[in-house]
Amino acid sequence: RLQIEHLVNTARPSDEELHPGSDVIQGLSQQPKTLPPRYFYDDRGSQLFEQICDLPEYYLTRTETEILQSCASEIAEITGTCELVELGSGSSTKTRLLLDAYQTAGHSLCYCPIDISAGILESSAQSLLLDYPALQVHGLVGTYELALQRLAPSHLPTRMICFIGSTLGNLNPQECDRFLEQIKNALQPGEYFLLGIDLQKSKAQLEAAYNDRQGITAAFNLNMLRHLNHRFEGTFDLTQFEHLAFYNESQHQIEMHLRSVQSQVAQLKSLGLTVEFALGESILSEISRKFSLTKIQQDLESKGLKSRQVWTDAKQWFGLILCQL
Ligand code: AVI
Repeated sequence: RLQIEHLVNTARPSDEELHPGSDVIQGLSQQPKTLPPRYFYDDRGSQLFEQICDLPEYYLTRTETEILQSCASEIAEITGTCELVELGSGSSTKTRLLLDAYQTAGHSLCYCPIDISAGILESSAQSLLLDYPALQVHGLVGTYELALQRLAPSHLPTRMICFIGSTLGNLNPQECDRFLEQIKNALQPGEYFLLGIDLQKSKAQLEAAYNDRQGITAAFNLNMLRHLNHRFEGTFDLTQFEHLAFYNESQHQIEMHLRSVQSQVAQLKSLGLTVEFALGESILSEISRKFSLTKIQQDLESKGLKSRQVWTDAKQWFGLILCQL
């Protein structure tokens, strides 16, 4: 009942596959300096992210779970029997709510988790198989882009691609546009896309969520430098950088930075890179965009993804949109 495929792009390897770390060199060589958020997620970073999801200030996971709890059966009713494809499946915790709804409605269960980390994909698939005796799992290890190109035709009547957790917010507008185009290309007419997004709200609420009192988000941010040290023989001194997160109201996005607390030089030896930092200079490590439901629905519609149903919580802090191509 379990099949896991490791995807490799042999036909057209990306720049990153040909030259690992080229994205780090590029980001740290530009002004202002940036780093790709994917370097958050080594084993420790993934654990810290799981802890973030349980923080009292980080309302996102709780709120989305609450919405899913109340709308999962409606989703199953709208789509009928369908293959669930999940991008960035991670621990697949929220997916269980959907699987429960399909199971209760008597539908066949077929789940295709997609994740860049083989370890987490395999362990969560194993635990799902124990809890859902009729479940078939076909996992894909690789990037979203490659996985979306390689989705095998579903043997069930329809398919729903799920992208929950507001991970769309970590893409800039151009990346977001490209991503939605890839979603459209991966779906057949009539198939579904379920999107979870964090909505615009007060600066105070947002900033609290990314500056938690226990300092877990700060540890998550700083862990990126630890990860780079490990991966590229780096010399970043973690005590000489601090976590900074604020809401940029005009761009409707949280910006996370790693700010240098002194003027210093760091090296990534295996990349042959030396980086100079002025006192107070920062690296942009992540953006987390906050959406307006109407605007994102227009963006989806422009790709032919029509909203079938929208759910939010009582405070309208988080939204779940079910679209159909
Ligand atoms: C994964 N992503 C949706 C999280 C977010 O809220 O943008 C990542 C995160 N960064 C800091 N806290 C959580």
